[in-house]
Amino acid sequence: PQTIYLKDYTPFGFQVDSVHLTFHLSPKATRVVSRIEFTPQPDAKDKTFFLHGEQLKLIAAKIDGQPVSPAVTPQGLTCDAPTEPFVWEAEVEINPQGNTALEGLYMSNGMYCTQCEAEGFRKITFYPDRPDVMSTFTVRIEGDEKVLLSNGNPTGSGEGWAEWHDPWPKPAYLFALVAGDLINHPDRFTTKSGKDVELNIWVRPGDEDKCAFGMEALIKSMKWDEDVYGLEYDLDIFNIVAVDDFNMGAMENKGLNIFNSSCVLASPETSTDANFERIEAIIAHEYFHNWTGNRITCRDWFQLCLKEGLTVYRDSQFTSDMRSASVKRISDVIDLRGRQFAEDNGPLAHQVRPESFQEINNFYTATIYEKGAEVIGMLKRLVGDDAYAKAVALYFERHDGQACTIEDWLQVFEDSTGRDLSQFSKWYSQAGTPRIKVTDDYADGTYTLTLEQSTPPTPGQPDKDPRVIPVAVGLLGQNGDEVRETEVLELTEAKQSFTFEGLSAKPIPSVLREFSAPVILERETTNAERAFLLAHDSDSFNRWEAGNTLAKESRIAMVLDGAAPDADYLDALIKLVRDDSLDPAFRSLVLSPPSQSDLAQTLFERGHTPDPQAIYDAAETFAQTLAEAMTDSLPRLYADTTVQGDYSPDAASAGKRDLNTRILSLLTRLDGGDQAARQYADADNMTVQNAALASLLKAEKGAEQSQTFFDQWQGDRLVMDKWFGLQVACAAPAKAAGLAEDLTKHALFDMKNPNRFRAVMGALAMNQAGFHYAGGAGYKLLTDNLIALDALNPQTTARMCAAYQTWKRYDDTRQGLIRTQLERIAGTENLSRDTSEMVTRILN
Ligand code: B3K
Ligand code: ZN
Repeated sequence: PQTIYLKDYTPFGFQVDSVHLTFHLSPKATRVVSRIEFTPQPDAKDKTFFLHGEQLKLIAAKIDGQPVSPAVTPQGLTCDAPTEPFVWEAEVEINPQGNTALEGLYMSNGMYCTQCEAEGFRKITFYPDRPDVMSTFTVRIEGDEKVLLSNGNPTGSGEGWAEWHDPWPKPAYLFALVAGDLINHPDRFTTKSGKDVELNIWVRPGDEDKCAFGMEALIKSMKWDEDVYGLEYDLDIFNIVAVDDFNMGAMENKGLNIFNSSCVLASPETSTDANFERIEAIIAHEYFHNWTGNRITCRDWFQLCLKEGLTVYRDSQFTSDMRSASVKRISDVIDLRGRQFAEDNGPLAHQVRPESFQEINNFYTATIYEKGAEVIGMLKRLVGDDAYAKAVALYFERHDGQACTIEDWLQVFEDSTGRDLSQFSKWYSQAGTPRIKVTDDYADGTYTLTLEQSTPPTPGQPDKDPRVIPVAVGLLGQNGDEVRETEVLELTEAKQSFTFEGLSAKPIPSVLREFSAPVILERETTNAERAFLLAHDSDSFNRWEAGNTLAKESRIAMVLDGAAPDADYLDALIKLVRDDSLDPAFRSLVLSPPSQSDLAQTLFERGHTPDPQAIYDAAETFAQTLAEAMTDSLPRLYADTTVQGDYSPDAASAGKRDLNTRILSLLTRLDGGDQAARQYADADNMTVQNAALASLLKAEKGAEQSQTFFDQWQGDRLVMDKWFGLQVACAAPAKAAGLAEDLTKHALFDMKNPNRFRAVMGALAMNQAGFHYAGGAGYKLLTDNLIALDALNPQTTARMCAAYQTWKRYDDTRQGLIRTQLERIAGTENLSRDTSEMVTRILN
């Protein structure tokens, strides 16, 4: 496969002045007629008239009304083109029904829908399918479906047809079309300048009672973007459509967002608190793209983080404002460490702005999204909130309607603050997670903090330069009071010291408050000091972090030395969990165990070979010891955290339920599942039903409930995904692979549906001790399924290959077993470009 390089960027030699598309819908033979106005660019370096096109049957092509015969390859066509403005017309035939890759125009449960980002539009018609080619689109859809949708504003409709016009120039990846017998949940929004906007969530009949929450989230997002960023919606209508078969979460097509149904449909009976929170965040994310992504887009796909990092940053600000900022920060860091650190410290490590790729779909990663958002957060921390607001305003003023680069983004910050950001830009060009070694010293009233940064090599980047790292630091006195408020230290050298004068005694430092940079802190300190911070730090992130570090160190000692759970930590933890002056959501986070994958990575970095089974056993022993130590208080805590009354997905209730769920799982270790069985029987919402079932399954007591759950919910696709996933997630290590295999033979398992495939295979890969269980049955099962799916859906297959990205952590036997599987995938005939690139990178 061909490698594409950032350094080879050249603009397209033609401007697109307008695009007219007519769709004659038919499941197996849709005709797409295009009429596109082109203007040759006189000073273009490359004057070749090349249009992308894949899997298209060309019926006819004309230039200025005259038939032409272009040279067609599997990638597209080339044709002689006039030197004056001209009109290109083409008719092609495509097969939506046969499109199992779910990219381009495809069918899902009888409805037509599209997914064009990144390079799917070329499967719809011949076109310069690149984000820097922007144009207005006029679309006519002819079909028997009741609802025919595209981007922009509706301009006419009648029996069997509808027309849409999008006045905002856009790249083809934002094109969308939907046709089906759908029902809408309507509402309206008046923008701050008084524009009345029609809002709709379109769903299949039967799902209309699951739209209200998504609609509320949309309206909150529209209002928030006006209030916080001053950004207003710019069309007469905003449509969201729920689709069952979708490769990712959702897509920000202009005026017509298309969502994986799991990321928009919600009801108390069928969705958990976590689902509600995620839906709110994703609706916001896609909506926010209207400005950060659509009005200002990317020049080329290497700039993907320009829209994704910024939009994730914006949606996390939104969630912080709607819910609890400190809980959101802690959850984001847990997620970052779980997904991005794993990526950044393994064979798939890449820059926030990559410089080469084979398949761009493989770069919709935690590094582009979540680390990309962290980079924005650091920038804001360095320049300050007001300067951030000014720079972003300048970005919209200067670049509205353009396709931009990271340089454009950094330039507005340089111009509006006068700051030199050349060193900061290394966050975009250097992969890998920086380590910061912290040492300190106190003498004569002066406290000195010395920070030393280094970044381990990553593929293709053996040496790294020091970066600018904002390290937020506060100092505490021996009595727990804060003696220095948070200050952001700017670490720019490889090694640098910072002094604090006028201190009467040696303070206790609280370093990297709010997780002010995506780095790994290395500091030799005592458990006593961690326990002190857990009890006293005024920064809630670092308070949680102190507990998390204690938990990790205790687990590591258990794994390496067979130690018992650390008694001081247990005491501190119990005290905190019982402290009802603290937010239940925070207590729940403190109680949540460090992830087994995170522990494996830490052990590996300290020179040990992690044993997934030993890590699992330590977690079990710890939880059992904790439950026994809390025997007297668990029933009361359970009762106190049980949420009474009608279900509401608000943050406070959700936090309480989350804590309640953790208490229940401890209680189940003592009562054999009695309370969980009662909770299951009484459940009137999915959060508590799901939690009870999980506790029972973990205790191997849930067979009966699993059956009743199935009987109750077999008609609901999204709840059935939970049923499939939960069983594998909760399975004991020795049973996980076998159970997952049985589930792939279940009548309702369908690998063509990405949600269902991920429910089973994703859960297996996440069940660390089960996936890595001795013998390698988990590896074999995952690989069999990946190979089978690759022929149907390369994108989802390639993404799931990341389950193997941590393979070099493990012992020789496991590495050998995994290598065999990776080589099996690599040796598969007609392997997709997507999967081939992933497997090659993982193997190297
Ligand atoms: N921009 C889309 C992701 C497209 C993924 C293409 N493989 C969703 C989002 O980030 O909002
Ligand atoms: Zn996005």
